[in-house]
Amino acid sequence: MKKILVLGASGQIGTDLTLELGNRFGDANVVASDMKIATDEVMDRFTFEFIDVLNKHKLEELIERHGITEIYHLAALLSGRSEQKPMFAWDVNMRGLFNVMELVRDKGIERMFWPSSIAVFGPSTPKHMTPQKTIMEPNTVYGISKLAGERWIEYFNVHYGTDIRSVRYPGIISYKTEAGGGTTDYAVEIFFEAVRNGHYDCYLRPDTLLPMMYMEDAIRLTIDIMDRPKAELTVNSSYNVAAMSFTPEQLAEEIRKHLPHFTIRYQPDFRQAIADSWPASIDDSVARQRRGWHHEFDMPRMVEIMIREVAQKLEREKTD
Ligand code: VAH
Repeated sequence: MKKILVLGASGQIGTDLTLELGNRFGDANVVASDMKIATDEVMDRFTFEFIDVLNKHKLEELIERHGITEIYHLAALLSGRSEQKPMFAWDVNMRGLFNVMELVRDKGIERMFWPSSIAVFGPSTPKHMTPQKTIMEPNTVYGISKLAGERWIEYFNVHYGTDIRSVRYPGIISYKTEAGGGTTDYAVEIFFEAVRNGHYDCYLRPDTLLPMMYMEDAIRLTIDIMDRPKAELTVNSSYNVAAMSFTPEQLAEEIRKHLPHFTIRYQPDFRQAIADSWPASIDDSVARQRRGWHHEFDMPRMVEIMIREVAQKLEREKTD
């Protein structure tokens, strides 16, 4: 019987992933965990365990107590926060990953998912339609940890026979949680600010073109890659995946189709250098060929959903 552990279930991807895993496999077969409390919906529906992925002993006890067979390891510091706390980020992102991978190997966990990111690419990487295999010289703490992580999951898969699967997420856009310290999170914050205040101060330049994906696409492809027979997987590290690319200026124009009076001001900060080191668009033909991956949400559809759902969420919070 499948028993899934989600590490980082209170985060942006973790929240939506936990809910969808419960929808597909039954809430009783999913254990949510994080260092901080999750959304009401996650807390109401799932067994929740407070866990620090740096505490390997407690993690092992949790895995044994629940009879875990699969792990989605999403607990990490994102790019913006990692630049502000480099060694803490390296410790959490790497020692946390080692703790989980060693338990997957030693406890015979059937399979594990770990998110890489377009952050594995750097300023010397071809910027447009970045291929699956190419120059990878990330110059951010987060990107270095993701590149090192990719090399290590491939090492564990080859040398220890673990089944660790991964995709290189672009910026992910969703409404169930507010932004979590990433560089692409302007594309989440902007909706909450547009609905709340009709204005957003953007920390990136208007022409910063970045790869993005709506959360429903990201969750579907994540569960799909975990469901596939191992023999179908042709990449032992992490797959390029993509959906759309846009700039803050293009996003603001699309938002104005729904909120005509929305205004935006551009005040680039330290995250501009992070964004400038990343690709503008991603070639995900390897994922599309082998695993039938396709995205379903483009920018106009995403914007329409985000404005509607953020407005409803903020309205509910007013009355709570
Ligand atoms: C970040 N949202 O901005 C994450 C993501 C591609 C970026 O990994 O750090």
